Amino acid sequence: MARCLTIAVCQTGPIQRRATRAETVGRLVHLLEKAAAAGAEIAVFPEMALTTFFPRWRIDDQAEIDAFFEASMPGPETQRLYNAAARLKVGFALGYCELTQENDRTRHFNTMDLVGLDGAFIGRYRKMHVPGSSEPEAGTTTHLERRYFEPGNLGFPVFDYRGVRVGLAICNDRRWPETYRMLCLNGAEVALLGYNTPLLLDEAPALAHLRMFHNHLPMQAGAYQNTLWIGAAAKAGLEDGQALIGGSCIIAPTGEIAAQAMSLDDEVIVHRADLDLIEVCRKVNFNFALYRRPDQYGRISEPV
Ligand code: CDV
Repeated sequence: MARCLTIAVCQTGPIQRRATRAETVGRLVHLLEKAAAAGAEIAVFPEMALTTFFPRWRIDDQAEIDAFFEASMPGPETQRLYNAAARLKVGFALGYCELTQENDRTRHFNTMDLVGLDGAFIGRYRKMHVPGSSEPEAGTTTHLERRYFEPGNLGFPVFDYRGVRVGLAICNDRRWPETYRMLCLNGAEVALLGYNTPLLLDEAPALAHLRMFHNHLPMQAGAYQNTLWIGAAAKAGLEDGQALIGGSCIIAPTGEIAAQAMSLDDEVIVHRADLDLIEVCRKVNFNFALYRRPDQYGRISEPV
């Protein structure tokens, strides 16, 4: 019998700043219920799925900034989602802003947690590639993630999810080949990721027509070259005046898009991922043990 995992990608429409956590968590629970009704065994929500994408603004007041963060997970307002996972027997990956005390100091990370089908915490990933700047820069779209977040310090961990090896990634990570290669080398079969990607960038108007192509291109290549299933969830639509792309998708280890969202709103897409396809793709092209030569990659060739 084929080894399968039915993956749901829970895209959200915009989450406006005025939305309360209770309203937003209610939307996520509704999406998880839809995913469960469609037979999903695991679901992925976007990056920063509990709040608006606030790094589009320069904010100075630390209390105002920290209001976008979760000091405990689950907390009083998010517990409902964890209860829903246990009730529906569908685990999830959830992107959120993490406020924590580590090494005697307060730290802020752009984080994604993996939660099991019993509603219990499985593992955590902290965004490695934190894009943008810490101050607004003339001529560029304001994107101040580096003002608010430290780069992740947990590597690219891979977790056991009911016998399937699952890794996590967040938004800009998906553009970097290292993300997929590290997840693959760590044994991942499935990568779940969430993103918030503005439709327009002031610094690159000439690339505007390529936004969706450049969304899917690295994920399809990453899936193919690393024999992964990928579930990628966008926060989409017009959020606090900024248009975010959609294009949430499920990608096979062949590089093919198996399912894709059609809206810029709350939407669930589901695909039954055949995990045996990973081995087929490895045999055809990517037998790492046989063909990879990491010991030679660092060599500088002699001129001939
Ligand atoms: N949230 C993100 O990481 N966004 C980045 C860009 C647009 C800064 C992305 O790669 O989509």
